[in-house]
Amino acid sequence: MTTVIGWVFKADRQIRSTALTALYAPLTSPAMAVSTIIKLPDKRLRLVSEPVKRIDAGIRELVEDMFETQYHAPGIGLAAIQVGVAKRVVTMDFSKKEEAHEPRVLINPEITWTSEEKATREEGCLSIPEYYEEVERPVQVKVKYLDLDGKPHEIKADGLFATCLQHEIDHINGVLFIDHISKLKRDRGCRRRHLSTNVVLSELRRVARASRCG
Ligand code: K1U
Ligand code: ZN
Repeated sequence: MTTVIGWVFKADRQIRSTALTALYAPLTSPAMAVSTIIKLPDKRLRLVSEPVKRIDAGIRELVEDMFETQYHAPGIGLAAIQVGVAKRVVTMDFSKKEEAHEPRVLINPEITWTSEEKATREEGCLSIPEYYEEVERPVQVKVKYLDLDGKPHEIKADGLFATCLQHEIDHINGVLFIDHISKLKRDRGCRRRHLSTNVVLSELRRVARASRCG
């Protein structure tokens, strides 16, 4: 184990040893870890994650590590599969200031309703670095989920919150935002010569081949 100013490196994970703010404290422990985010073409991103049967210490530790990973990235959301854990767990935080975190945890989230109205918004993905594209999705959604105490909730969301919920719930179903992009937009992305474009195009070709083969 090697210590590097403020961080302790253990295997492939960085364990933050600093104290955290009071708002963030309920979800923290001294051994929270920044995990490696898996990236395309890693096939684990195509797994359908398993429902959480019991919210135990393992799930709480996973959630803490996911927040640490998401804040470090940084990102506004994360699905457990992005840190290689195929469980239906999602974290989100839209706060802009580090001292005012607003962590949200969704266990076994399910979309129960989507609006007919759709809108286009630019999306990115921590598992597809440097690739951003506009995606059309329902403007509003209703989502039911369990919180970390196992209490059921149903929320109605719109705007960026609704987009992020759909993006993260797609992740736990093995779906990526690039799957929603039209061929026209993919070709436009190609002309822009994004660094990730070749990875994205070969992934989409691979998925198309797999669906043709049944
Ligand atoms: O699931 C992920 O890959 C995280 C992703 C979530 C997301 C972004 C945009 C639209 C829908 C879903 C991200 O967080 S990408 C990074 C990002 O959007 C961001 C990073 C820093 C500040 C603000 C936004
Ligand atoms: Zn993503």
